[in-house]
Amino acid sequence: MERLFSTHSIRSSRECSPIWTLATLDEGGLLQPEKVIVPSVWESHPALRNYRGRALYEQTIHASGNLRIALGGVSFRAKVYLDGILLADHYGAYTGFDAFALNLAEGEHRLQVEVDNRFTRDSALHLPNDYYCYGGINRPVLLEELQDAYISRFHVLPKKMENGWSADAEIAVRNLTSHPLHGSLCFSVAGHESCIPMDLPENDTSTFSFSIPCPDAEPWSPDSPVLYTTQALLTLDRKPADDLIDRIGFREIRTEGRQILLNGRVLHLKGFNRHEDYGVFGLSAPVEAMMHDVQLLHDLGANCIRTCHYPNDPRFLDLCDETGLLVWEESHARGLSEEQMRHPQFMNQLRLSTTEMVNQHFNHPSIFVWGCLNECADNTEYGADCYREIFMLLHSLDNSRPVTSALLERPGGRVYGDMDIVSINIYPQWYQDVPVSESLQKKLKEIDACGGKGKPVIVSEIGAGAIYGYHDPFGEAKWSEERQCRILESQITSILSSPDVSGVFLWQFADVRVDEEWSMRRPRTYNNKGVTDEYRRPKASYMLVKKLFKEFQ
Ligand code: ADA
Repeated sequence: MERLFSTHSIRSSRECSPIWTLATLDEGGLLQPEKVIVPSVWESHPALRNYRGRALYEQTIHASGNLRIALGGVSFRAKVYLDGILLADHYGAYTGFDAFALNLAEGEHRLQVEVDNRFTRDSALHLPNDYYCYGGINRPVLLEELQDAYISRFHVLPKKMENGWSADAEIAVRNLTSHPLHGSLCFSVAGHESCIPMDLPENDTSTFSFSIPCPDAEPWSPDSPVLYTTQALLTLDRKPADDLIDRIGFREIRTEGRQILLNGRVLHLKGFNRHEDYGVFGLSAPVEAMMHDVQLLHDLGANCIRTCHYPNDPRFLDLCDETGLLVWEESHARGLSEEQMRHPQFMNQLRLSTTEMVNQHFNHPSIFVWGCLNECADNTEYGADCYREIFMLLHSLDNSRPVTSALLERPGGRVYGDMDIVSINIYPQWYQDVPVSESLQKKLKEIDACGGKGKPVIVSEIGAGAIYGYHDPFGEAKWSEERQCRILESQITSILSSPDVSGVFLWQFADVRVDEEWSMRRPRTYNNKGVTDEYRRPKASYMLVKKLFKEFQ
């Protein structure tokens, strides 16, 4: 399932068979054609635990007409072929893309996806990093047989009016034929509907706007995550031709001085950074495991998560919408120097990840802020220009949410004035032996002096490492659970009692596998700063954080 509810009642859309044949394309033939299940990462296969290379996924499908193959995520370079013809070529593991075959003859067709997770020269975002860059078709694949036109985008913006709410929709419709089409388009939400006549020029995409007053809509909030089903419905020649169903929540986010407000109420953020990484499943955890994470996060008393350092699976976002967990979602880029940002592909690949993220996840009410460019070169002129361009891009794609970026703890930041919320990653007591309050105050002073005065501030990372099951009752040994507790206690207490910050995202929820190149810095080849290990076995810090989050209501 690509979402946790039905997304069509008219469009013919079905999930591709989960069984594919996979073979590696390396010289030694590490994996001969073998049946695997999709979605998954190939590292789940015992023979491919450390495979970095190319591989081919194949299956036979039965299809006809205007076929849309919607791939939810392929890690991290994909070429999609149908009957040997290249239909799509996509870079980036964490967002969906589609491949089209128009006027296909009815019958059996060979679908192949060539996947590559090598760190080649043309890859500017996927690099050896402090998380693992997996290989494989990591999210579900859909087969859709479309009529002459289809709804290619459906964004709904809830707006607070004087008397209740309104829902403003932007709906893009693509005419797949080489002649003009005529029909109508309807938008419905919360028991209200609006329809307009529609002309579609040949081979083109047209956008239509709607605004529906919803005076009785109940607002969405973490305490009361009320969702409404909304539908865009396309009629051609008086017959239903296509539809798209989504869910929205009525809520408004804005900043006012140093505060972040959700429906006018001040947010106090207590949350975690969470990588999409789960034991043997890697990036491709089953939805049951996603739900388990959501339950653990609620049990810990967290009210928010940050999708470090890339867009997340829409099913995880559905669970956040459903259970009232606020989300900071960010496009893909972590820890890049100016030189790496000058890579000729860097801005193209970042723009793509950013645009796909916002376009695909716009309707999730749980997303309260867009992020980008974690710990890149915001301290150089060139780097700062890249930040500004991406902030502008985010605002142009969605001007209803604030934008932010988690900045590295170092002086010289040049973009505090360019984001709506200033966010900082600090690791006092872990990487630096300084008191937490000293480190925080120093950073806050710099933010004030360098353009960020009067803006909300989030501590987007703080944390300490521990290896699950390694104990030192004295609380001194590095990597012991006791020492992690000691450091987290002073960090959390100091930050949550500071009136100058809107909250904290702890680094991190669960331990994550890191790329081989990082292994000498990371015992077990894992970033061990989770309050659980990679199988979600709680460390002592789990109970400590739960207690502290409860105390700071
Ligand atoms: C950084 C970074 C994370 C992780 C963390 C750490 O701030 O954003 O991805 O690497 O530090 O564990 O040191």
